[in-house]
Amino acid sequence: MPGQFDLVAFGNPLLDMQIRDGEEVLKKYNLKSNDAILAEESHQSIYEHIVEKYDVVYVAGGAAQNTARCAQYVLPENSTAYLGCVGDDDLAQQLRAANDKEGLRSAYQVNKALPTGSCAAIISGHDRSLVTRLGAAESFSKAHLETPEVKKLIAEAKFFYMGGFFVTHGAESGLIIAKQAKANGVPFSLNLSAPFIPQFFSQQLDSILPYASLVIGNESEAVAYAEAHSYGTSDLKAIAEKLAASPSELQGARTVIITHGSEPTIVVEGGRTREIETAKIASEDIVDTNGAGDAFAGGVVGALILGKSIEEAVKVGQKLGGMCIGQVGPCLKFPKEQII
Ligand code: 26A
Repeated sequence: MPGQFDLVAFGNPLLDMQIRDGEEVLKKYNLKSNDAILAEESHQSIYEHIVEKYDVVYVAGGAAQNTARCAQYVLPENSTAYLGCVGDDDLAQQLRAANDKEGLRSAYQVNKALPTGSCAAIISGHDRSLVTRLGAAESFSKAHLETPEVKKLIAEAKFFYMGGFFVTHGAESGLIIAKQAKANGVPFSLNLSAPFIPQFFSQQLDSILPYASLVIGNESEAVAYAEAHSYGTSDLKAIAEKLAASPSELQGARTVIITHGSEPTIVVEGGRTREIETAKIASEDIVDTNGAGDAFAGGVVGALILGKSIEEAVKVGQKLGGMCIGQVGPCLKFPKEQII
């Protein structure tokens, strides 16, 4: 049976500010309907704009934090912990409360000088466009890894999960944890997170990838990765296979999982490529897709920690991804449904 805090995940803790029917906002700020970006100068007023003009739903976000909460959904109590940096404010309290409710331990670093990060989640149809201001999240420092609580968490973890988004500022800390995972002989999983990560932060991503025993991404992230590395193909299976075979510091073969919306999930494991069918969700059952990929990853990681096969784990991931799509924002159903 898993002990305490089997999973240690880390990333950018964010509070999502979600609105529906945001077509006007997409146009005003020149956003793609399905994307995740860092707020630039031209996006700074988006947060006030949506608060003024829309019914904003505030909900705990941050991609890796969502994944950790979703992994906790299928794991025994107190199995998961999450590292990231927040401010000393009400937003951080909301994130702590959401994590406490679902049994995810918030092992936050606190930077009193900066606000907790937030993410404008603009829903249009079923799509979500995410515009993030990282705030305190960006000031995560490796000093946090030296605190007694975090040292213990890292020493005892049975599985690590890193949100690829973290490499925009935290590749050095990510690499320290990844090397520790190797030294401890435990899996280290990495999510590609968004097309702009392999596109603009490929060097940082590639510093950590050799330590990743499991890589998870979706179709657009896989294609962006292939383009950034001149793979010369946009075929998802070929990309997954190349990614699995890319340089490694580890003994065994890397597992790669590429999701593709309602199309089958592609899995490369031990040099073997498979496609795993996913249930199509009826249009009327879809609320929004914010967090669906994170929920998928949470299901996969949770099931792997429980000793399930990769195929079973992908099916658990697909179930949680589907469940998340039926909820507002990156959330699952409560009271809990039995998944495994
Ligand atoms: C660095 N960026 C852009 C980000 C994010 C992010 N999490 C970490 N870093 N941009 C959006 N998100 C989160 O992704 C979730 C959906 O997958 C959002 O907070 C949202 O909950």
